[in-house]
Amino acid sequence: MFKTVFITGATSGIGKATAQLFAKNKYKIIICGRRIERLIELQKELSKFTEVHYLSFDIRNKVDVFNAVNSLPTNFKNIDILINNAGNAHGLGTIDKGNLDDWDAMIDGNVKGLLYVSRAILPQMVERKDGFIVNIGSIAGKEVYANGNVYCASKYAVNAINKAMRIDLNEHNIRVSAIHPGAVETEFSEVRFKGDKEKASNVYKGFKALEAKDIADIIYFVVTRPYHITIEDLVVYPTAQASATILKRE
Ligand code: NDP
Ligand code: 8X3
Repeated sequence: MFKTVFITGATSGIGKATAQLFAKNKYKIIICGRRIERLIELQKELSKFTEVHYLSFDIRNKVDVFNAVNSLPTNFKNIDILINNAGNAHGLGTIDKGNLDDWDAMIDGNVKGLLYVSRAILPQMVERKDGFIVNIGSIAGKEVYANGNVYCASKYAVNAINKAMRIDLNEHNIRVSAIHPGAVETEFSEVRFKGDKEKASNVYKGFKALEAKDIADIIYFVVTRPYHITIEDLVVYPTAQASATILKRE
């Protein structure tokens, strides 16, 4: 029987590439995001390979999260792998001038949203004594950089939640891994800079950034290790990047 993967943030970037890779490898896929037209398009694309179900909800809304998970049809109800990927940075600036709506978006999405989705899905994994959770953190959860303040705080929280899951779920045979990417060229910077495409593309100028599919390959590698192996924590940089602030550009 093919395993079922639940991927948050599948309308773009890392989540979309991950859905494409798992679908090609015949996993059943549940793709999530707010942009329904993109979900429909991706469902159409991936249905050539496997069974695909989409759920459109905002991870910041706990009622919507639980309603979405509870609405799954019988053949998608048993989730084997949860990929907690949805998230974004909103703004980049000093903490004294921070925009409170941006702070809410990051804490509510990157932290509380990840918790809500996990809380909605974990009980069935605990009951079956089987499951795999992959949390997408960031190098921003390993190192605080200037102007990154609240985004970094949200990803430090993901790092802590990942460790907490490893501890609390250990007795239930549930595997938990975190992947912490450096610069990946996706829509991430466009969201951070509120649609300013020029500012966003400058982030990736002069070096070879990671591509979404590079992280998808790593997620796939992590979840396909034999049962006795768990890669708890993986930091992945583009070769040109040595830390959040050290980047060799041509
Ligand atoms: P994208 O902006 O390309 O994708 C973000 C995804 O998250 C979209 O599918 C978006 O879907 C979804 N999402 C965001 N907010 C919400 C929300 N409130 N409710 C539901 N879905 C939401 O960025 P990436 O692919 O790069 O980002 C994926 C993850 O990787 C994030 O957690 C990010 O922090 C992390 N990351 C990214 C790095 C990078 O350099 N790109 C580096 C390190 C980590 P929709 O808008 O349709 O709801
Ligand atoms: C995204 C990478 O360096 O912009 O999490 O925080 S960074």
